Amino acid sequence: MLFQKFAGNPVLGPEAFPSDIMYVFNPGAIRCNGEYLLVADAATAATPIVFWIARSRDGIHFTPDPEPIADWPAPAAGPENCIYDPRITFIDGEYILMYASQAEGRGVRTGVVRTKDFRRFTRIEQAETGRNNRNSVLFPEKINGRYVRFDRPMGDDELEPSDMCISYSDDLSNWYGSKVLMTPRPGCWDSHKIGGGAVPIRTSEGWLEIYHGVDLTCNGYIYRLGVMLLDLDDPSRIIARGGMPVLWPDRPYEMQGRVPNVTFGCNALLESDGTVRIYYGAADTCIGLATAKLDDLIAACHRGNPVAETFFFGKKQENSIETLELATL
Ligand code: BMA
Repeated sequence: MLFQKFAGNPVLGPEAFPSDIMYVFNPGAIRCNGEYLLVADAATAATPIVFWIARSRDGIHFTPDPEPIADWPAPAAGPENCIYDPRITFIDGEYILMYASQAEGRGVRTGVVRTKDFRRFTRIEQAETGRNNRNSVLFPEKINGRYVRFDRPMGDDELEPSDMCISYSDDLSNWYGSKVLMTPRPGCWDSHKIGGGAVPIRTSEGWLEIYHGVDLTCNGYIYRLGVMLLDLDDPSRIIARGGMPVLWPDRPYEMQGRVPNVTFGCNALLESDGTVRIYYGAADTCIGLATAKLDDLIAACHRGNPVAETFFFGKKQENSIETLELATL
């Protein structure tokens, strides 16, 4: 596996929390004021998910705040009944959080909230589209003068296959120019649903995106992470999409829990030595840490999946490399 999982995983689980929290997962992550800061989904058995901040000086030992985020700003249209999967983007001197915002009677939308200090949060109201949408991830820079995000408009049926899209905005409220960026690949690890994951990292070869892919087996879903590279000036153009996943569930804490066989990513932090660290949700129950070298992740984008490509597409794709560990297929 390309990502190395930290031997002391999980780095954060429900037992660290002061109340009846049973599940802590899928955090947004950022470095802020010399700390690693996670904004995690936190849930009891009975209540909807809330956002709970945990902080760490060393990136390994995390201390949760005494309470979940207080004064989370409600949308003008009415209260949310569930919020989850925040992605945190630092842009123009502030932090923008994009997350799944569910409300009674209107399905799920992308919620957008801004903060400068992770204490006071202000809502950026979103133009109503009449369609479900989540897995939104804001790029860390404007591109050609516009904000850019991944998102995933979708129907009401959770089981429907879903594509990963890209859209644009001038004000972070109205999103336009939505285009399908990538579709699931038959027969591969990302055959059923795909969605944005980490805030993309600018590299000399393009935007590196770590996304999630869902495979449907006769015993349920498997959530894995994969990589792709997008053009720096036109991120709707895919330069390369890795054929194999870079992280997948193979440890007990990822295979057993609220939802088994899930590794889910909402962040990727590039360190000064070229290491990328991710804090990923495991089995919708706890949080693992994994690291990889940026160069290796870029190389993985160019590596194909020859067996699947020959079988499902009738020929190998151009970026295939024969020397894959095919046992993981
Ligand atoms: C997705 C999201 C994630 C979750 C995953 C696996 O649809 O809801 O929050 O981790 O399913 O249950």
